[in-house]
Amino acid sequence: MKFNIITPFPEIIEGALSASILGRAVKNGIVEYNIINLREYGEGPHKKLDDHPFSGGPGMVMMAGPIFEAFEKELSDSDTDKRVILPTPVGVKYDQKLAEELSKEKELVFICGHYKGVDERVVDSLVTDEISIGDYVLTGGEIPSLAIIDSVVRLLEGAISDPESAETDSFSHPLLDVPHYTRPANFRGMEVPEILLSGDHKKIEIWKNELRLKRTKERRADILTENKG
Ligand code: 6GU
Repeated sequence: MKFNIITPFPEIIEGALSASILGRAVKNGIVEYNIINLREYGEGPHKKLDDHPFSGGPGMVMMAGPIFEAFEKELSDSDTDKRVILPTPVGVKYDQKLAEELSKEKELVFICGHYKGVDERVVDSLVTDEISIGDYVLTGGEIPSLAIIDSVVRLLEGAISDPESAETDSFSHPLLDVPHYTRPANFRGMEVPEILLSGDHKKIEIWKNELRLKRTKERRADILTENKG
């Protein structure tokens, strides 16, 4: 799967996509990352990317010109039906279902906005999906793009060494995950729950299920009611 990321801050993206599972996925031939430096398409000697909004008021808006040019020069037009994602707080809310849907695509494009946002003509002509990663405000689209890419890559065949582990994670499962422990059984006087040392797998399964339900009720009652519907 190929990920194209158009950004004025490629250094934020490069580091995050080169380490751990996201980096290994490149070496294993599962994914390819094409990081496009939007700054190269800026206007004039200062490579300007933004300007004042026609509406007046504070903040700057990213101009359509540099984004259109980067798009046209850097992305092959052979496959015109690829999804183009603009991370934005006014988008539809991202969730695991959308991650699964995106993981079936061959290629995705991310446009990382900054300041007040991007000129709406970019949205009208280039963007297929405006996506928000939650109800809070970030300074730019890089971190949301990385969150989306991370959640998609880990769903790809061969990206995670233990696919069963991915299946039991919170949100693939309808309930929240249980706490995990490893050696030693006693760490600075803090004990692992006794049942986990019992070797009784049936009892452990029951314990896990009860805890999943308890945690979900306490922390995320909203997903319990959602799953009933
Ligand atoms: Cl996708 N972008 C920004 N700037 N802030 C956000 C967001 C996206 N999702 C939640 N907050």
